[in-house]
Amino acid sequence: MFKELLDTLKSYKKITLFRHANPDGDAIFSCLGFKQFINDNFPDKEIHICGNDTYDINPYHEDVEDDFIKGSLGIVLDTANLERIDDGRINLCDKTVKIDHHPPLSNYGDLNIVSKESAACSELLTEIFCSDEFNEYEVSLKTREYLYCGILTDSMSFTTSSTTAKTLKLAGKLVGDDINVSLLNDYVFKVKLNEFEKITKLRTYLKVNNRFGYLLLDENDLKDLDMSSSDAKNNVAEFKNVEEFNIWGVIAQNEQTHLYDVSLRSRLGHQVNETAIRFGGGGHVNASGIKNLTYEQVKELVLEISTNSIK
Ligand SMILES: [Mn+2]
Repeated sequence: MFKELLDTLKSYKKITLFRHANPDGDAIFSCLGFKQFINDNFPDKEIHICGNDTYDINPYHEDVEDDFIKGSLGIVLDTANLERIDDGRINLCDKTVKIDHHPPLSNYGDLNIVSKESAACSELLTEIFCSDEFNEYEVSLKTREYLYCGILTDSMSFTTSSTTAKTLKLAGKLVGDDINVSLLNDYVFKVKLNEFEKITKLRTYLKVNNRFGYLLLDENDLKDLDMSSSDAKNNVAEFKNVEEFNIWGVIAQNEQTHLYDVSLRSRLGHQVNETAIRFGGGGHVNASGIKNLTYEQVKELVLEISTNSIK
């Protein structure tokens, strides 16, 4: 099943990795894990990671020249559609491989390896690197640590509805007998005190409508909180343990577009992706996003989600 990927990897000297804009841990650690795997096993190949947006926990960044990307094999991780890639130079690549776990908005790769059942792109990479096709290669401690961190981020420490027995089995292979899961969990999820205080304040903006708990933040609110709209959305998990909520979300006015971006989550048995798609967004059944809504559309969305939250 993964032989075509292996043959493709073997046939290129240069590999360029891409991931989505505003990257999360899964996007970043998938890239770092992939790069490490190639460096460990194919020392004659050169591999670089593209992307301008940084990620707090691991602000890894490379300046990659156009000349390098030209004629290289482009591998795009954790990204459902071309427009979301954090570097337009994907079109300089000779060939493109998409490896992702989002419901596919488009199969833009020359080769597409998409598994909606995987809790994280890092889980899918683990499956690939541990497959029979790849069994002659080493999955080093460093690679395993990166991929484990990627899975931790997207599965929220193995608690999301996307977490399966397979997720745990593959994570177990990564852990082996030399990874301390507690240390890696701290590395991914610990927050600074000033961040904690911001989140405490953020929680006070909570609104509740039926079984929908949400934040609706305009630019002034965000200034008051000293947060960007994407920072605010990244804290959507703050509400996941509230028993009364079937659906929860963060709606925040983007400082560049002045329109509203939305991050939605739901409990098992309550879908958010169909509504998200209707409003021009997308994502998973229990985790979706929407961009560029007017305030009128936001009101409509809140009404629809509130109704869905008691269905
Ligand atoms: Mn992901």
